[in-house]
Amino acid sequence: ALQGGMLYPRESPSRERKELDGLWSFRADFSDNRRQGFEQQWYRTPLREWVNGVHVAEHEGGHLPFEADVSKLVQSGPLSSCRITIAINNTLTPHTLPPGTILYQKDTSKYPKGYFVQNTHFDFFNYAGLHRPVLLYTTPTIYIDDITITTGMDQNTGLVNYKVFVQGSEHFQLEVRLLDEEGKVVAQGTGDQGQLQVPSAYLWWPYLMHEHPAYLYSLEVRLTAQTEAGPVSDFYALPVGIRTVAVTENQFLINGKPFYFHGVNKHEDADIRGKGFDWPLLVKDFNLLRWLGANSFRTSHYPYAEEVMQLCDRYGIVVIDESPGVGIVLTQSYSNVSLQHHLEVMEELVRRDKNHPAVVMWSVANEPASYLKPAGYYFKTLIAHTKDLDPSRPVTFVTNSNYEADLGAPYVDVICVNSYYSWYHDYGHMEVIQLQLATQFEKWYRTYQKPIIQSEYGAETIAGFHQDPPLMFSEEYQKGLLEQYHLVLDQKRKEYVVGELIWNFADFMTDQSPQRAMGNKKGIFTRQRQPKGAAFLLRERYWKLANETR
Ligand code: BDP
Repeated sequence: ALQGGMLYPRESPSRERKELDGLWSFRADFSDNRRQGFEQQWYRTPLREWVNGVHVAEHEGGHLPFEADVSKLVQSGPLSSCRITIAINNTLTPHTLPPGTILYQKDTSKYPKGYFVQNTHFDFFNYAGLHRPVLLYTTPTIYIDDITITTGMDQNTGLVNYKVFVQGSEHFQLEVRLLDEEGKVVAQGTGDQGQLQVPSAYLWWPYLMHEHPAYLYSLEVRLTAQTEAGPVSDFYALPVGIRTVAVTENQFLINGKPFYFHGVNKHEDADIRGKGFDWPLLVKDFNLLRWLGANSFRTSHYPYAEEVMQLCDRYGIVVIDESPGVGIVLTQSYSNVSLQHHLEVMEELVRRDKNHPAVVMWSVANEPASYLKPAGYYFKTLIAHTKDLDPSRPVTFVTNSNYEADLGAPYVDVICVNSYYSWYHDYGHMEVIQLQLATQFEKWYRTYQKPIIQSEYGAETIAGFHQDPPLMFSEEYQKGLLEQYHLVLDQKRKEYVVGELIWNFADFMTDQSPQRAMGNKKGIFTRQRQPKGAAFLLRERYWKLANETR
């Protein structure tokens, strides 16, 4: 199990936070074994981290935060300075998440000696580098290390269950207060765990579903302790949304009301910045989500920056929170070593995102080869572990396997299926979509009696290409294909289909291949976030759906 918590570093009366963003001086290590930087000790001159030349932390996986206590290595004072060096390696092996393989080309008549390339089994560009903020923060010597919140409702009374974990001492006092948006204290408690009761609570509703969506309380935790050196106090404030999530045989319920996901799949991707975190881009995307009437998205195919989750809480955008388990297609990637790592990654993901009201479901993987023999045990274990970590949310993975062959499906709460009718099959034949899609839904439902989400569908579309009759890659084809899907979705959402997420929100970069014209172009927006025709079609549909299900 993981050591300690991972509360988002926030400034408070007892804590200081410094952003170490800006331009880092960096150097790419192109040596074959990617070891030159280590051998030549590059960290002496100016995802391992050194502080003043001392190795302080190591972490596997590129999408979840990690931290190290550097207090013994840095000196405070007006003349002190400190150098932080980070080594980042984006090489993927069958046991990393996502997995990948290094392909050595031995035929010297075709390739130079020692030639190799990185192969991946997913469809987005494997950018290298530092994509997220680096933060330096302080805590008192005795400090609030983690908080876990679960919420519920009893008639009109909101219930907030809290658990606080403290580091540094066993002797301390805790006071907990819940404040509403006006700053009024609505409930309080003491001790490291308990239940706060909020009479006539405002619920956290997804936006479009309620006039006052995304209501956030603030949970203020105050620690005091006596030490030989004198009194110590710590203060941390956590945004809290009171809401419930439940799944029935054919419904997804938020606060007891049927919720229909009408949203998108995204990527952390933009030109110039690649996967680099960028506030203006994020705000633009959220404005577009609102323009579209999208009430949800899936973090395909890896956990997004924590700041994205915070914005979802505030905007009332519902999230299916996906792990970096994308492209698990090799038998080796089902080994015990891989499973062990995947279990740890789920621990890290749940630890980071457990308190976000916007997150309503965990997705442990995307399109794994779930028909392979070891997949049954793998997904059974992985899903059970995730439910142990967080009994309050449903768990799924996104499948493109056949309903009969899928060995992981028995363990999920919601069936999430991707399909690309009349795109990767029956090219150009949109007339077969209705039959194929309806049959697929019926078969999945008959087999499992679980709610279904169409978690991906779409068509490659080059903005500005127009053809009538519609041809593949034209804007008309994308619209036509979506319309065929919608006809079936409109029938089945009356029964057990609980959501539709378009592939994709925006065009994004991929590896090069003859199927990709400078990246994946299935966006309804271009990579620069300009709308294609399909964006207007979806906008009309999503607002209509919103009005129907309000
Ligand atoms: C699905 C994948 C997604 C791809 C998409 C596509 O889940 O990552 O980008 O297909 O082919 O298989 O466009």
